[in-house]
Amino acid sequence: MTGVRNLILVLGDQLTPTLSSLAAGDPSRDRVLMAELHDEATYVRHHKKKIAFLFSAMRHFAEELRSLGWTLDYVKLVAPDNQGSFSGQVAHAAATHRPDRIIITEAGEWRVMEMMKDWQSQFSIPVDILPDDRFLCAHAAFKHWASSRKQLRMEYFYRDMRRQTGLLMDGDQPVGGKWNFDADNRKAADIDLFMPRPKNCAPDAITQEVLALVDARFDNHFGDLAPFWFAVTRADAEAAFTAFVQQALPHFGDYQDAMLAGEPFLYHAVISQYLNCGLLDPLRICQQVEAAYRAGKAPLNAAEGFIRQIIGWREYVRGIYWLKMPGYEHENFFGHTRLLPDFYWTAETDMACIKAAVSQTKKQAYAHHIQRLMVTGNFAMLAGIDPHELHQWYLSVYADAYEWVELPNTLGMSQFADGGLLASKPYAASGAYINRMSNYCGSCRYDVKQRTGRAACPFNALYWDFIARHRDKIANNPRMAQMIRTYDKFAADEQQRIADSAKTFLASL
Ligand code: FAD
Ligand code: DLZ
Ligand code: SF4
Repeated sequence: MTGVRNLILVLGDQLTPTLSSLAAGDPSRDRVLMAELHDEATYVRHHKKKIAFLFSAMRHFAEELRSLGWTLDYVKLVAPDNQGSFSGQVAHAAATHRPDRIIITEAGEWRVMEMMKDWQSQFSIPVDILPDDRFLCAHAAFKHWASSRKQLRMEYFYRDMRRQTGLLMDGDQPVGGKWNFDADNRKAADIDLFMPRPKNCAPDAITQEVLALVDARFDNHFGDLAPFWFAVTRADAEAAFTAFVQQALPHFGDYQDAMLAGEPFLYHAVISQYLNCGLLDPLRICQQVEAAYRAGKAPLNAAEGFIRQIIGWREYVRGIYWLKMPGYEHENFFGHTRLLPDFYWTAETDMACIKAAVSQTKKQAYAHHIQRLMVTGNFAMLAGIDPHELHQWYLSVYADAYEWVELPNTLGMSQFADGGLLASKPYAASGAYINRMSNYCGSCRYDVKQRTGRAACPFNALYWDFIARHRDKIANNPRMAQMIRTYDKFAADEQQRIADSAKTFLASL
């Protein structure tokens, strides 16, 4: 077959009709290639629900493109001509269709970008790699911002993004006179509160076929397929977001840091899986949130807090990823080498907070930010888990996980493995923090008030042992100095009990 002018490869996290590669093409002459690939599903062993979500969203997106007039090669996982990898599939399509050019939007992950860069010489066809303009900050703009700074703090980046987008601005001033209302966002949730639920979407025939496929082909991957309620179309993802704005956004700020047993979602949006694969548009949803605030339907601390997560944190971690890759994935400031304990996969632990976070991760492929940061992440850092192993865990177990967003959050924010490039201090905390922000401790076999001994909350001795072990590395951080002083005031026999308790606990892992 001849005559295809351009071959446009659309990746599984590029499910956006206005994608730069599609915008550069012409439905009447070009051909789109999409493929369900064994290599992509297994480069880490992704959660079953994540694979099912993405395959179903890809199949629905293929239908959307066909309805827009595009001709597609959609290669299902079991198709006889499935080559198993991006490079293999593009080689096959290039040989079949002999296009004049290949057009692609840049990949989110460094790993895939490296493959793409080889294709021009590998296939002797010009390859155009276009910027991903679904993000609000281009790579060059972030590099430029970073080059003018001594410290790459998110807060200053965020202010520039507010100015650039005009979100929540009154002229050149932030609405409400302050850039950041985070200080208002530290409430612990109460079990009596009305708890909204993310919008549930019943699996249609396409999703059911995919669920059966994933069940059969990825049986040895972590995670439950049921219940499956994720949106897999743009319309349903947008409806899920609107439901969040109406029901949960008003409390989003207040309870952003809270954790409650049996309530995996609280007032969170549960939209990162939709945003990261292109079913939702970051700027549009921020505009929707600002409109809710301006209409008096959400307070400023909620609207500002939400918008900061999207135009601030989300864009900032992507900038850091592309600034520091390759190499960032191997950073290990504290030199931690311990293997990831089995309970990160089985949830079989007496620590109620970890049991809750891992159980819901297995069931939902979701945990909210504070569970990721202050429960599983905090524990791993205190216990000295190898950050690279932990990174692979986070990358595989969450429906929203792609390396560009997961790696800086894991290595930089939660493990301080980059030595403070991203975070201003290690997010280390004892059981007291978890007790303040959750109701997990009440039902835990450990006593959060005890520092040492077999009945004591393991986070406590591990926390003080972490401070003692790494004091040289953290002593010049003004935000850690107070904790070192407190440790130094403990009597020598208490310091010894801390070391013994931590050692005994770690030996039991
Ligand atoms: P909400 O709390 O409702 O926030 C709204 C949106 O803001 C999110 O959907 C997300 O798009 C954005 N956002 C909030 N915080 C961050 C952040 N720190 N970085 C980037 N975007 C943010 N997020 C991912 O999208 N993919 C990941 O693989 C991922 N891995 C993480 C690993 C660790 C160790 C930590 C501490 C955080 C990680 N995050 C990741 C960030 C955050 O936990 C999730 O974005 C959030 O929990 C998604 O749930 P939500 O949609 O209910 O978010
Ligand atoms: C995550 C993922 C999975 C599980 N499967 C596929 C797939 O079969 N086909 C595909 O095109 N993309 C998939 N993805 C998303 C890619 O891994 C993602 O596009 C790259 O990591 C680049 O960001
Ligand atoms: Fe977690 Fe410690 Fe509380 Fe148990 S007592 S839930 S281990 S913080």
